[in-house]
Amino acid sequence: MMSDQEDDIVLSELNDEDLVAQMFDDLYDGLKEEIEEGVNILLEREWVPYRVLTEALVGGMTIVGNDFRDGILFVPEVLLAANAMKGGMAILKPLLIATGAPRVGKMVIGTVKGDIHDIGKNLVGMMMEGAGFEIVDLGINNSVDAYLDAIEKEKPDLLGMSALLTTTMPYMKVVIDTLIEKGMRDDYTILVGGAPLNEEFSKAIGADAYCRDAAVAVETAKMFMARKHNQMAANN
Ligand code: B1M
Repeated sequence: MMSDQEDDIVLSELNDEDLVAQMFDDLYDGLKEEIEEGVNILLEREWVPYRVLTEALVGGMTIVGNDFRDGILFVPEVLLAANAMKGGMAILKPLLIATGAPRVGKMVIGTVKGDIHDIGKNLVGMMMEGAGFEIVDLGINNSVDAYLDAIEKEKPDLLGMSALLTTTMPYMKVVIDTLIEKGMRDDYTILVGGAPLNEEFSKAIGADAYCRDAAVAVETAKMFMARKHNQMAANN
């Protein structure tokens, strides 16, 4: 994708459509500084942070994902793309949070054991923070014990788990079964997400809901919080 003309392109001189197309190329090529510059230009042009995130960054990552799947891109290139995406996300994070509402609940979130994918989880965390949730991010590769320690310490309303591999998604059930064994399952709303999951899987493992994307995660979390508040009000 890298062309000889790359050095000649001045991002700020491109119209929005061409700039986003160029950002797709830059993300593909793992050019973090260019992605950061592109994000800043779109923000200067009064794009709202959420639109920059979904249209320019997530849109570009979808192309990377497809070529990774098809064996055109390999792990080192995808890591560079992920790094460039994180550069753009770091600029957007405070803006998404600043537009948020007052605190509405607390969520512990982490990627499950054996899985090091964290872009989607980070995005969910950012969007949830933007919507007024307090987020405790456990990072990647979390064992049952890591989840248990965190929820006992943090006392969240919600537990979020992310998995991007068909080989790691069953671990979510291990976590939920352990919570059931310990009589703690009903103390938390459990939301799960990640590309290979679906509604059916979420039901089968005993989660409260499957979240297709970060926006759905926010809406679902809000819905469960409203339900919890209504229940508490009814009990008082
Ligand atoms: Co990996 N990888 N990867 N990878 N990788 C996938 C997942 C894969 C689908 C690519 C493919 O073949 N098409 C494939 C999995 C196939 C399968 O399991 N059936 C795959 C593979 C095979 C692997 C390795 C095994 C490759 C290898 O080593 N041979 C390896 C595994 C390492 C491990 O985890 N043990 C591996 C490694 C990597 C990198 C390190 C190179 C890099 C990760 C970098 C990082 O995350 N820091 C990477 C990447 C980037 C991807 C793809 C290309 C992109 C994932 C991503 O970030 N998407 C991915 C292909 C794809 O998904 N199309 C792929 C963008 C992100 C915004 O979307 O994560 O889906 P997503 O998150 C969404 C929703 O799913 C949802 O909301 C998010 C935002 O809207 N969501 C939640 C996610 N988590 C949630 C939690 C919630 C709620 C919603 O809780 C409440």
